[in-house]
Amino acid sequence: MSQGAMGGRGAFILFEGADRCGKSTQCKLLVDGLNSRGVEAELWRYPDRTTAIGKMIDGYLQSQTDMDDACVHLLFSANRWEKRKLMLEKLASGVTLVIDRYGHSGTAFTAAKKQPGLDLEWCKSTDAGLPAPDALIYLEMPVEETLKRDGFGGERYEKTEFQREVVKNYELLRRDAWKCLDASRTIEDLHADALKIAMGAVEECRTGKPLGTLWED
Ligand code: Z5A
Ligand code: MG
Repeated sequence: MSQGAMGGRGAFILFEGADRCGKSTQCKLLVDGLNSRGVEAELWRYPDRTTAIGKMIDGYLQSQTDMDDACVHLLFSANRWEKRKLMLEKLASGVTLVIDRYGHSGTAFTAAKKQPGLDLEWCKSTDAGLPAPDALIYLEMPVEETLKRDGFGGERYEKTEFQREVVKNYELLRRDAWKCLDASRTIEDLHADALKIAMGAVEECRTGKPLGTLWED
């Protein structure tokens, strides 16, 4: 029987953190770990490059197109809004969503551009009212360390100085409720902690925890 059929909603588990800290690795492991424990879970990621808006974002990230900084920020945000209805339906039906990046990336990255008018508060405002995560797992790692990892590549934002600004912005967004894990630990150790955090959130949501909205924490 699905969780929805048992009357509980699914949990929204979010992974955030600097580039190459291991978000995608942990998201995949967590979805498998949850599913193997009988918790119906799906992996989502932002940007979702499969939609029409996502394709515009993809072209921008690969430097195939250029765009005004406010405009591309709004597209990243719209890419989340366009999936809100489905997100709410999935959670209500008992499916747990493990999501790789969200509005926190949106704000941390755009504000790192330091453009007039595009400060942290403006960046946050376009996502205000979207569903908030039930658990935000922040993978913490100095930029110098993430640079040593495979895969740091040629996309638009993959520049050392820019990444430092992004990490500073994550620090400004950080809340006590975030579950901060040292991302330099082994993949297996991190997975064990993430699974514990996620199972706790799944149980809370199953037993009635209401879904919050950004940025009300
Ligand atoms: N962006 C934005 O501007 N606005 C928005 O609203 C949103 C995003 C949502 C999308 O990148 C870009 O869009 C991103 C933010 C911006 N810009 N940049 N730069 P993406 O999400 O598609 O990026 P990615 O290519 O998936 O990279 P990533 O997410 O930064 O990496 P990761 O997922 O954190 O890491 P990983 O792929 O899991 O691991 C990286 C490598 O490290 C890999 O070789 C692993 O095997 C290794 N790894 C992982 N964990 C470990 C541990 N624990 N030990 C050792 N090695 C490890
Ligand atoms: Mg990733």
